[in-house]
Amino acid sequence: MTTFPEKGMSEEEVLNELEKRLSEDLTFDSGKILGSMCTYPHPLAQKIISLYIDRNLGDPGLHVGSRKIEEETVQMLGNLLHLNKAYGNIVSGGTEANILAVRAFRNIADVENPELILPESAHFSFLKASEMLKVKLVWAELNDDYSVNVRDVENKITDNTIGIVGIAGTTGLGVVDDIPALSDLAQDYGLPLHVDAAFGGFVIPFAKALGYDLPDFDFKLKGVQSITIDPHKMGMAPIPAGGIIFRKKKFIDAISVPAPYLAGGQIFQATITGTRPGANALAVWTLLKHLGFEGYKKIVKEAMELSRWFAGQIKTLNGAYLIREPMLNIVSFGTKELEKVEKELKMRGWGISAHRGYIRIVMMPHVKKIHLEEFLRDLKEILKV
Ligand code: 0PR
Repeated sequence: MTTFPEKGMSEEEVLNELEKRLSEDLTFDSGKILGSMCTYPHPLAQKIISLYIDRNLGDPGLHVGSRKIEEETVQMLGNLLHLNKAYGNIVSGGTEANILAVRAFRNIADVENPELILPESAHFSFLKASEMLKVKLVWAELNDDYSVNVRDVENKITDNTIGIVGIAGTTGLGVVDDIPALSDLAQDYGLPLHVDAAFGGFVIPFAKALGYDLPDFDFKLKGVQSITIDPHKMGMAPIPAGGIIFRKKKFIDAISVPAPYLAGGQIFQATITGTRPGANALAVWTLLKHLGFEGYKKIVKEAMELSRWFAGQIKTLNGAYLIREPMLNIVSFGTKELEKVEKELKMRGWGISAHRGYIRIVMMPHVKKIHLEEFLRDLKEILKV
């Protein structure tokens, strides 16, 4: 049994013990983590966290400056996503952002048996939203290229539908759905469209600027009412930092509760968490200012080029095959005896996971060509046996 310590240990002792215990963890700088959507945070962001670790966005009356910075961050993200005036928050991640969007859609629709239509490729955070909010999930089929079948989405619209979800960068394959078609559909039926760009939000705008042919996915499209965009994925920000951006104030109003006794007087909270880290929002603001569009474009350029190269390498292998051509910086492949291959790769220290019938490699900024070359050598050896 682990007991509550009676007497404290010295700082040195406790740090030593912690270090020993954490030797089990894989680290990003080892180059072994190939399947994660997170990365080592930008050094400037780390500095911000240590400087402003005490800031609490749950009490904006105390931390007035931090609240203004959060608001500016939301505006900058809105601007990146082609919105003049944005409403939203920096939240704990894509899960909270998606839950907030579903909550806003449900509260505004006010139907007795709410239903949400979403692609079969949607992230499991929607399962949590469904259970907590009592919203039934209606799954739409995928096309052969793993994008959502828009005709099937249309067929599934009923009087109970509260909204539609499209994905800009699916969790497994990095597929960007046909958001323009979903947007048209949403407008035709007077329904709000939520775009889960938790991953793709910090990739697609920059990839498009680099000339990659990708569909529009943001507020340029009139049917899009909300977007999840996570700084703690390709935004290089420390965990936790997610983003939820709404087109209109009515969505934020629909999920706001009064918090009457705080230092700022009567305020409203639209987030799920109450006390929440200000430092992380400040870190996002700092990174947007420091890296700028050009800085993120450079990061995305490397990641996209590496993905194309890696996909090409997979195609040359005997016993492995691409699931589909990558759209973003995620490359997923299948192999013969997938479970055995996965086990072998893990035994060699690779941080990957095989589920849904493939292994997903995410070209995050910490993943370099030398790591992938080493990985490919191991994979070839394993496939030969
Ligand atoms: N939407 C999409 C499209 C996602 O891919 C994810 C997470 C979420 C929402 C939820 O975001 P949060 O996890 O921030 O709440 N996708 C990753 C995944 O499931 C999360 C992740 C990140 C998993 C790092 C592992 C890992 O090492 O793959």
